[in-house]
Amino acid sequence: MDELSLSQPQVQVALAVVIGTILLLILKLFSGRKRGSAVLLVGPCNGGKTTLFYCLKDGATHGATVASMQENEGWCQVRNDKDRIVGSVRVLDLPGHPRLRSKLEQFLKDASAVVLVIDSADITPNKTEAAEDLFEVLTHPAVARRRLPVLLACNKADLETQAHSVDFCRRTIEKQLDAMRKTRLALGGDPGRAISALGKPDKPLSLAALRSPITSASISAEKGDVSEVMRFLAKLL
Ligand SMILES: Nc1nc2c(ncn2[C@@H]2O[C@H](COP(=O)(O)OP(=O)(O)OP(=O)(O)O)[C@@H](O)[C@H]2O)c(=O)[nH]1
Ligand SMILES: [Mg+2]
Repeated sequence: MDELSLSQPQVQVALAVVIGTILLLILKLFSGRKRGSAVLLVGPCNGGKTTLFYCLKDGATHGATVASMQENEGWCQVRNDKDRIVGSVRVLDLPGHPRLRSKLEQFLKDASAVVLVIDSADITPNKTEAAEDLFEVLTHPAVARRRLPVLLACNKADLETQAHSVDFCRRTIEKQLDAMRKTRLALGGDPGRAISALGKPDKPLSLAALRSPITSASISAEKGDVSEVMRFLAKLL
């Protein structure tokens, strides 16, 4: 019996190990929930997701792209404003075609952030799809429970005369999302979706007031002008 009994220092060490392990597990659980594992590039067809993906992954574009049929996955080295590498994030480029977007649900479960890429020169015909993507993201039950950073990346800013301002693109999507929410609520809600994440239904929807912080930026993936995306990614580290 005496051989089995532990001395006081041994008990203290054992206790410290147990407490340390529990703390580590809690930390892992919470950091996993907060940061997830990948940054998703979503948005309508032709917005420039794949062009942005290669720009982030390789620091350069690969010339002409074709409509994506499946997701692209890679790592992006994140640089700070002084061009120093401060970490890396996993990036997933999802196809924009509505029929291929079903995987968004699955990837959102453990996404660390979302970049909604839109063609700022062609926002009007694409506003429904862009708002639908944002609706899917923000009302996803797993997303609604936490603060998932979203960047509205208004791409193709190099098309100076055609590209709309960031403000215009943001307001267009905000209005479309508001209209979409009204329609879905009038139809009796959307089972399985957390529509309440879009704010109080009796007030106009405001992107600035949502739980998930939504920032907007003007970028040109083709010209490699993606510093605002880098800044967004750096904040996730
Ligand atoms: N002018 C200009 N064109 C761009 C820019 N980014 C992408 N493009 C062009 O837009 C077209 C579509 O780009 P993709 O990157 O394939 O678009 P995507 O969003 O991946 O499209 P899907 O895979 O169909 O969803 C290509 O012809 C690109 O060269 C940009 O910053 N400026
Ligand atoms: Mg693509």
